[in-house]
Amino acid sequence: MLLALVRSVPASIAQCELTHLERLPIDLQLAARQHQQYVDALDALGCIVRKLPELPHLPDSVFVEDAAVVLDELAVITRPGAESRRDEISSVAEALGEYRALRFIEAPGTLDGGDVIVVGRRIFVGRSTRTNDEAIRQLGEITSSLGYDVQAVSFRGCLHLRSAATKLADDTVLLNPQWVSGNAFAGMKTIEIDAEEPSAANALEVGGSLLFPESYPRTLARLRARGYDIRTVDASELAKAEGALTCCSLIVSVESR
Ligand code: CIR
Repeated sequence: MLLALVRSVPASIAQCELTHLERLPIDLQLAARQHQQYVDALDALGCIVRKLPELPHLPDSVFVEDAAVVLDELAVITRPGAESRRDEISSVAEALGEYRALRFIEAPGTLDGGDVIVVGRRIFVGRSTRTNDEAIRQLGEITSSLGYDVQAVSFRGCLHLRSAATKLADDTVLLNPQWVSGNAFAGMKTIEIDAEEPSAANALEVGGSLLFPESYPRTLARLRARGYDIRTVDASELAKAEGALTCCSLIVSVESR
């Protein structure tokens, strides 16, 4: 069974961190409606959705992906690269502690979950403005005895590695080749996004199906032509906060405890 941890859009979302985007007005009610559609889609894909406590004063708290890296054996609670986001982690740790043993990234390490792609026993970690080499080293130390291989990945043009690439299946990643080289994922098949849709590389894989933003029809058609089972949602309002689909949930397999 899959559990999806989510958190509501906070009233303070307009004060969110922004790195690559110009600040645009965010319609809080529209963002909340779109978030509810996202939750409904997760439910339709068979997830049990669990809502974390609301954190109205933490502007980026809807982006729960950044607070943890969930593996079958344990969960690593991150130390987010943006100081404004550090108070988001305690409630995520509390919830995940019911399902997994917890380990923690310690200072001076900083890590955002959005920089981490787990494929089988391989963990790809983007070096970014949020994730440093010390945290990548700590993640390796925590996971190597479990048989995981942590590989640092360089990328550019976007905030997190998962904006440049995401896992579609255990042997396949979707990527924007302008932002990350396919060589980083040696041994795996790669599918490139349509060049006119640079932000289209963030798909959320849930139980063999994909959740994908309706705003990238060209890449969507490309994925459908490859036979993927895809459900679309409109995530345009949270995209103004530099958040994509994977950012808004932590998917936890609860049989594997
Ligand atoms: C931030 O800058 O931290 C947020 N405004 C967006 C975080 C998006 N999370 C993600 O890509 N994993």
